[in-house]
Amino acid sequence: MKLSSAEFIKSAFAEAQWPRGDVPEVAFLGRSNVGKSSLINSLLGVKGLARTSSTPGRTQALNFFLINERFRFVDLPGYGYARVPESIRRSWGEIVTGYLAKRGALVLSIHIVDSRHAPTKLDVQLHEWLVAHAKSHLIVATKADKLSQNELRQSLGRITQTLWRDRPDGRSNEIVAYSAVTGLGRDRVWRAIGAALTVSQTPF
Ligand SMILES: Nc1nc2c(ncn2[C@@H]2O[C@H](COP(=O)(O)OP(=O)(O)OP(=O)(O)O)[C@@H](O)[C@H]2O)c(=O)[nH]1
Ligand SMILES: [Mg+2]
Repeated sequence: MKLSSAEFIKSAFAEAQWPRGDVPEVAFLGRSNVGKSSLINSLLGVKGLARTSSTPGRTQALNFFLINERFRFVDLPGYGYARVPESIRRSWGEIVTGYLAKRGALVLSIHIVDSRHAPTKLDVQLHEWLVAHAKSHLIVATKADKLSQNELRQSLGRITQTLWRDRPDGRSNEIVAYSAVTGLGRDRVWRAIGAALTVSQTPF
């Protein structure tokens, strides 16, 4: 896909602030500090458009970006940061699943996991939620630059086993290894986004 423009639209703290209009959206989900904002910046080739942080767990806002004046990226709050009070953690779950469940314009959810670790309990919960609600989604295992080829292969196998523990039928090719540092996986993620946008435009 040819990228002609990318701009930050707004941070929304409540549903009433979600942007209006029939514009398809791609959501970026994952635990706090996993690399959601870095993935967005690296896909767009713009440093600092989505804010990255070394202090995880701060934002509860949904951040909307308009791409090519045609579709949106939505950077969702990260989950699972241990030092956050239970009440806030609960409201995060509601914010995220509220958005996923209600947003008619959502065409693809990109679930980002850490390529170095087995998915957490919350990762598994989110994955099961996406599957149960028949949401079109893509798993991206990021920070792949921190592993050797061999370690990466093993780790992707572990991630597959954990996420698809009920269906050990070799679906590892559905996980995209990614690095915001080297650009590994960038083309595959763009292809998935392009396909989701195309499907969304099919007339009924
Ligand atoms: N080596 C390496 N570091 C990465 C990669 N992606 C993200 N990081 C680093 O991981 C840290 C967290 O990245 P963010 O993009 O801010 O993560 P996030 O998921 O948006 O975090 P929150 O918004 O706080 O939930 C930063 O220090 C990034 O530089 C990657 O592919 N490789
Ligand atoms: Mg972020």
